[in-house]
Amino acid sequence: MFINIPSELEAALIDLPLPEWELDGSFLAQSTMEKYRAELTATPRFEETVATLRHALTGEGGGYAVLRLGNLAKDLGTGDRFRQLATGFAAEVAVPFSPFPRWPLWKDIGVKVDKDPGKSSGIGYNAFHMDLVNATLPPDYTTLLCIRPDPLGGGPSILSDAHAAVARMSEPSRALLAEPAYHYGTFFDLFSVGEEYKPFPILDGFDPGEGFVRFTAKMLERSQLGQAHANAAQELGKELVREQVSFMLQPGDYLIVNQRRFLHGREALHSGQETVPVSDRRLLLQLFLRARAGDGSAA
Ligand SMILES: O=C(O)CCC(=O)C(=O)O
Ligand SMILES: [Fe+2]
Repeated sequence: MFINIPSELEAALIDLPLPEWELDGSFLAQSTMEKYRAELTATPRFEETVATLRHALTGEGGGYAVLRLGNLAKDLGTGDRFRQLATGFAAEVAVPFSPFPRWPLWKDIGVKVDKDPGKSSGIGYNAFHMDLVNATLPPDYTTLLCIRPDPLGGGPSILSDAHAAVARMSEPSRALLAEPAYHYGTFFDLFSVGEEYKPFPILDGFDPGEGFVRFTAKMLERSQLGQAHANAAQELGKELVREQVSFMLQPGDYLIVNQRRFLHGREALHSGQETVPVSDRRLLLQLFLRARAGDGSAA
């Protein structure tokens, strides 16, 4: 699931003059995607690298990938040119968009020592979840571009196959997960992710093994749930952890998660974050993707 960029492709990408991107509402403009695609497809081994990426995300047993853009980050820095390249790769998977009015396309996830430690940009264990879990139309993909890992060495990413975890559970527990008995968080001022879904079933959709597994372990602590439903959700949380994979994102690594297949999270950062200057702390950039209609991972 780790995808290296062939060296001849890296060399070509360093010199590639991608234009600034434009938005059309909350989505990356079609014209930008066409310009990026025209430049990128002219580089050596780009198509084969993208085919590998797509297969890792949507092929049998797949659901996430880490595109190793570290050499490009070293050569280009992590400013506009690097972000344009990452956006170009993202647009080969699905359509980049921003559900948050305050963030145009990429959203910073830094480290805040005084935030709820279990939430985005907190310092604690960020338990298994899908992003925008309480939207009727969550992003098909969530992506995280690592600008700086935790300088103290903490915060590995965790991933787990959601459908495999569900399949290991008992039938009565699965039946509870299929009931609209779950809720989490607030919902306001969000673009292009549908309506608030409340209450929602964790097992969403009629095709077993296909729909979203609308789970966030955060609801176990932060939402009032009925006992039987809470127990079933807790069992799912344990199954996710049992078969999780874990790895440290390196500078320039681009993690892409198919939210219809895998759930994600992050182990706690190393203790002592308050001693690290804000500008040296871990920094990720987050981008969401919407599958193109009819490409198989959309429905
Ligand atoms: O910090 C991380 O590695 C994950 C963050 C995350 O999952 C989120 O903010 O939604
Ligand atoms: Fe997340």
